[in-house]
Amino acid sequence: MADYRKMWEELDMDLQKHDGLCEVLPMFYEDVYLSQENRPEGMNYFNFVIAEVHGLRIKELQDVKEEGRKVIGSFCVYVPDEVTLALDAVPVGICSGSQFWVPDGEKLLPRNTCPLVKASIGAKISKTCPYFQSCDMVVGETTCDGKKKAWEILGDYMDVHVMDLPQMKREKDKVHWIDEINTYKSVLEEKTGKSLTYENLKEKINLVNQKRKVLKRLYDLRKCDPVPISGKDALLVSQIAFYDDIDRFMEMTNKLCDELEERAKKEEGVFEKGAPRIMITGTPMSIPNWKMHHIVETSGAVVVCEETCTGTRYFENPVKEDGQNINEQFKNLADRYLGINCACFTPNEGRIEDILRYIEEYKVDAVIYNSLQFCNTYAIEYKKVEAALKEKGVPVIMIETDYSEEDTGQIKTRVEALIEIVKDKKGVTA
Ligand code: BJ8
Repeated sequence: MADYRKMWEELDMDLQKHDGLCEVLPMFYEDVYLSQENRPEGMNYFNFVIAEVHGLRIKELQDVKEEGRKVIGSFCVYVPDEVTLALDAVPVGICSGSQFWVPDGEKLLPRNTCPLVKASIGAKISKTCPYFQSCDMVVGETTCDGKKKAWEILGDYMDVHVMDLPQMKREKDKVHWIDEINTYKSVLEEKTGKSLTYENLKEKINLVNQKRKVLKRLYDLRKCDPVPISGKDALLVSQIAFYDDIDRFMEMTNKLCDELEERAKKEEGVFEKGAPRIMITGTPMSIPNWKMHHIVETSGAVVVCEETCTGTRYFENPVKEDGQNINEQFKNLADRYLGINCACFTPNEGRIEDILRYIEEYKVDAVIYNSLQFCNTYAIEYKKVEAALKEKGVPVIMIETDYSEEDTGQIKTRVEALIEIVKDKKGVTA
């Protein structure tokens, strides 16, 4: 990585502390990613993105800002990137997935708060996340209690706009969400000094749909047996989708998919044909949270799908492109976004339907329900998901964990037991 210290200094980062983070990430990445055998060549681009995660992309964001454009951070897949892009701003997903930031988060939040929330606050107050430091504004949302209250704290440190997400999906909730999208548009218009136009929004709705299509293409290739790409690599691509330059991301992911298609034709996989196929469902996995995938894929199974916000919830269902005016476009946006099935909603039967559908589509042998510690909505929803899976005879375990490595051995034992059940069922020896 080139020397970015001057840029980090200008971003008012704590350089000494940041050095600590820069020291651990490459070793960790090498252990989890570069140790994999038979990786697709196309993953080299994503290796490069990670190597430059606090470098080149941040430099690009500074260049954008110099042009007078704004950088807008968000933490949730309900925030409509289409509106951000249509106002010529650059959206970046900034949920934090590292234990490194948790102790700082705990200085302001109770210990029994979800690690994603603690790490996000910790990343900001420790001044060690150049994405946070680059943002002109962040957009929070009223999903879970932890996040809602965290935005109040974050507001002491930077400009925060909160979108009031309904928690039910009735017609009046949709009307409310359209209104919230409108409010977000007005806030951003003021911030950017630009006005939203029908044409701009049309173009960006199409652009984000194209990005969804590329991710769907990648996920569809994971339906093959043998799987041409590891779950870890697919997760990495999804995570990078949240902050990379969109056009470049689509180009490089399409290239990767071309290669994977060739592999699939030759039945060339990262894992043997017939390897146990695992779906992970639950809370999002932000960079560099690769814990569960690493455990599964070093235990003789492969992750073929994630029903999470760093998985299918991010790209499934395009926004309809037939809106004839901004009102209709907003309605189409609200329809698509309220179609996401997060456990913050009640009832949330759609999530169970999604999970059952993916089990068929991705030929899933077993499910790991992964919930971040202290996330009540996902933890409570487990019972309903478990009952639906039991009825279908699909083995499932629930794992509640955080970003630390302390419980890795324990989790591995449980995952190995699940894989044994699958192997018994499939009659796989070894
Ligand atoms: S749409 S999953 S990104 S809210 S922060 S709810 S883990 S206690 S992240 Fe989420 Fe939007 Fe829903 Fe997806 Fe639980 Fe933690 Fe809350 Fe979390």
